[in-house]
Amino acid sequence: MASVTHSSHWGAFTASDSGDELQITPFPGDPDPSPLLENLADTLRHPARVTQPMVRKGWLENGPGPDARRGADEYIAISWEQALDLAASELKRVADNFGPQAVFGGSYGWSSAGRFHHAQSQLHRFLNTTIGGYVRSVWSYSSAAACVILPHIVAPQDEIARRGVSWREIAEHSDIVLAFGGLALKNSQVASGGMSEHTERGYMRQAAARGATFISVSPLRSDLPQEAAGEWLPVRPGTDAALILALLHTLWREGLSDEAFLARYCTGWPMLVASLSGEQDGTVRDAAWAEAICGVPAEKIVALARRLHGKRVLVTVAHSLQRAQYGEQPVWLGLVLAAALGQPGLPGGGYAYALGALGHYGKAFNRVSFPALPQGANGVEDLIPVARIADMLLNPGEPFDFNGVRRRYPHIKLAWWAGGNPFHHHQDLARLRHAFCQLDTLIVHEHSLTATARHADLILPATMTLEREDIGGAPTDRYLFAMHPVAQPWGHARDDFAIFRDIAARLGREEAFTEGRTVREWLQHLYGQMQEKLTQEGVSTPAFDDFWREGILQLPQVDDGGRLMRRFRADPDAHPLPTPDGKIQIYSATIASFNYPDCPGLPVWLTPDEQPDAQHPLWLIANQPATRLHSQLDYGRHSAQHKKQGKEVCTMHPIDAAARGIDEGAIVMLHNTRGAVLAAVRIADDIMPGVVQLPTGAWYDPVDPLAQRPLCRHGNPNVLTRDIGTSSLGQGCSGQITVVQVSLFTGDVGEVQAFAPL
Ligand code: PGD
Repeated sequence: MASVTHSSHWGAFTASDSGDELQITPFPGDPDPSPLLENLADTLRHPARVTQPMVRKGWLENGPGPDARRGADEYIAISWEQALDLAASELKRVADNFGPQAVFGGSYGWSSAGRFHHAQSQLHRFLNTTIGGYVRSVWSYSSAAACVILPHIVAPQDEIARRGVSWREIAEHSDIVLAFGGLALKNSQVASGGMSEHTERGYMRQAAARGATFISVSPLRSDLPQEAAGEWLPVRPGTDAALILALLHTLWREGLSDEAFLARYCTGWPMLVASLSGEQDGTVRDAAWAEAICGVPAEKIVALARRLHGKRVLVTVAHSLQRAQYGEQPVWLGLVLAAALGQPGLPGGGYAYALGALGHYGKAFNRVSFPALPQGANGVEDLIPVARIADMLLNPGEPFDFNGVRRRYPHIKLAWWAGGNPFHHHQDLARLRHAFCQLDTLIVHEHSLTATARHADLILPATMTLEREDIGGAPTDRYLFAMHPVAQPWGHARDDFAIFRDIAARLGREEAFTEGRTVREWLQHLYGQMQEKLTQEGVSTPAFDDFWREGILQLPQVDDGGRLMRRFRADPDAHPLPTPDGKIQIYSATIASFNYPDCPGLPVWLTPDEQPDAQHPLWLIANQPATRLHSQLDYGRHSAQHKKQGKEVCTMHPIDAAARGIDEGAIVMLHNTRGAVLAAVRIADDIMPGVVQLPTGAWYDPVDPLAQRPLCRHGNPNVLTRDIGTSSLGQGCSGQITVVQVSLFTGDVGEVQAFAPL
């Protein structure tokens, strides 16, 4: 088969299918291609692929309804005709009897890079055009807490993260990049929609060569790449807010805070000073106070504050910091620190929330973005913050607080998932399973037998991106790619679009869903919309057929870096921020008016309710993996090669390992009240003592799926993480950290079964 262009969230490439494996060549314009491309090589015909529609035996025999066997039942292979009929009639039953507000279509997940076959958008469009809507989820597992708080205190996240300070400015202007949570390349190597040029490593190298200093504040040394030639400031997990308060205290106490900036551009600094100084409640938030919380020696905190003064400083806060209880606080305090240093709006200075957390951030923008698939109108008002899915299913009708509004959880009968893996992304998986057992029906489209598919009542086999045509592109990627099919669909897999089209037909809504277009016609239509906008901007583009043949199109860009802040700094009266008084909110009257004890009107240090204790003395960091995107293609070569004895690898400090008689490579059990997880151990001093790290993404493989406290023999840390919202404000995912004990494991629980066919 000839080599064709294609794209993924982790890079563009050309590929040909030799029958045994894919030959993949990274896009030649990529200066630093991602090794994740290797994961694609031998996945097309892997036994973990879903090859035909399946129905859960208990659901088929007993009909829809709550069922505690989900996750442990048998499956029966059925024809597409039967599967489509079952899906259509069940959707009709629920919609007719309970309305679209009984259908959960949130379907969170990253799916694949092509913009037309974006599975979640296809599902939304399908539900809107067939039954008039669905209960949706808002924000993301990545950054829900930040998405909610940033508009209150400065501007929408997009302005501060995507259109904030650019990597080019850092390379040219920053003296110090103070990175809370670091700037790990494993995170910035991916961007939803695609990322053809990986430039972060080069920019860090360039900045370091010019003399810029990167300081990574994190429990893990690996959060900063070697190219940055930076410094590591170890901090206890989840305590950055205390550290930043102490930095602010030192700046204020020593007269190093930029009072002119704070007075002109900010609201509430005197109130924060009252809190820092102890005037407010008798607690002085100084370096000694913070040392006891965050573990950074007081003299180091003071020295760091002094060192920041007078420099061009960029403060960054990684997504991971806000994926924890009270995660809104470090997001807020990072901004306050940048303001106290007088930096916002200066080239290479200020605050770049989430820089390095995704390949989108710190980049130039395309003048025109490739359009999304239109999703139609959703007639249902009910929504949940995305990470409250289990709460919703377990507490129908109950009230919950979210961003100043008290809402009620809807009564959901049917959940439909396409392009996501909640048994990867959600916390406390035993609780999640219990929640899914309350449903009448769970329908899942997947190309692979993930744990989510293994809990479904109907599994509908979807094509992989490699098996269909699409267009890949992101607003921050100057190249648009024609994604040609590399192989025929495996087994009986069908595109999500085709599946929805055929179900819509059974409901008499095919035309409404497809608008009479085939896939190719949709691609031409969307391309035409982009072309039209570019023509209005005076830019001519090739005809669709030429683009399709060429496989790649370079788009014109604008350098948006720091636009909003720069204008604001230049003239805050003419260019106020989109906050109530147009200034940076060090105190937010709006947030204060919500009266949330877990997110008051001033940024604070709040002690998380979960702390290490005698039973669970270690912090666990459950962060993003380096060897795959989330859980995608976990059976792929790169991911598999980095496991040991078929298990995910967890990192431990030599002191903690020695105290437990654990040697390098041993199989250990990480456990807490929610469950247990096996992993192979790597012992290294690039992690703080008292902390273990186990990345997310190894497919959930419970030895007994029905256990109240499951044991995952593969290494999915979300068995252990806690399913609570960050606060009443953001209600974000708080899965980044939890507490565990680690013990040597010598039992026999058999081989990992996560990738076995059903
Ligand atoms: P993915 O593994 O990307 O994870 O959670 P998310 O659900 O996005 O899942 C996408 C799924 O879509 C895969 O199973 C893939 O096979 C499937 N898929 C791909 N293409 C297609 C397609 O065309 N059609 C269909 N039907 N399916 C397709 C990620 C989420 O996890 C995120 S974004 C974050 S930031 C969170 N991170 C953490 C964390 O740091 N720590 C913890 N503890 N938990 C987290 N969870 C969150």
